[in-house]
Amino acid sequence: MRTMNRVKEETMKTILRSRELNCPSCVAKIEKSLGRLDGVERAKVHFNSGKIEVEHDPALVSMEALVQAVRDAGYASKVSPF
Ligand SMILES: [Cu+2]
Repeated sequence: MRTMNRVKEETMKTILRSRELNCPSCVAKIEKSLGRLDGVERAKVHFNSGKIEVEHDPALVSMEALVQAVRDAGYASKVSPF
């Protein structure tokens, strides 16, 4: 349930990196797993670089939860500063 005093969505961008993407279907699996999380606005996976960009509300979904969602899809990843 939404709280009444929450006036604005606070979205941040987190970058994860994975070295375990072997084919383009990995991209779809990870984007789907992240997209299912409440609080994720957008998830974009770059196959060539293994870069995973996620726009999310940190109050609803933490960086650790993002890493966990990628792991649930079958891939190890780490939060990256760029
Ligand atoms: Cu694949």
